[in-house]
Amino acid sequence: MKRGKWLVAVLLLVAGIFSYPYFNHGMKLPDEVRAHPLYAVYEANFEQTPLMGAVTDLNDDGQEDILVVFSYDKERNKIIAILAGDTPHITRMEPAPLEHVVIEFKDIDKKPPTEFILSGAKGSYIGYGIYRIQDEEIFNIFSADMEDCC
Ligand SMILES: [Ca+2]
Ligand SMILES: [Ca+2]
Repeated sequence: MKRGKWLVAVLLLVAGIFSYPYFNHGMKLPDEVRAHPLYAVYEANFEQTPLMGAVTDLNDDGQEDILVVFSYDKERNKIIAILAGDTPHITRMEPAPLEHVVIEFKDIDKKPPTEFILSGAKGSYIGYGIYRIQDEEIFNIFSADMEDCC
């Protein structure tokens, strides 16, 4: 390859690395999710671009589980949980905000398992929901304006 082409290739690569979070509405999958053994289960089952995620024990069985938010289509994001076990369990999809998704863990009712708060936006609309894993699925305990941002 000529030097000019190399330069263009390197510049494109650098531009790609720096612009990656911005093309995904300010989101980036945390390294701890990407490095987690359960992330291989996500990759084996989903082709969609992962946007955000988190690692914690979601069902209080002492094993770490993961949450992954991904781009379902141009207008919609979804969230799933993958629960650790002899055969990892993938929950049903739930709607997730389109932009600036944040996942926080908080034990709202002071009894296991932990709850998680999913918040984000779609343009100027902001919404959030509180969830926990119940019967191996993502259960929505409470939500506010999620229909506007998901
Ligand atoms: Ca677990
Ligand atoms: Ca709880």
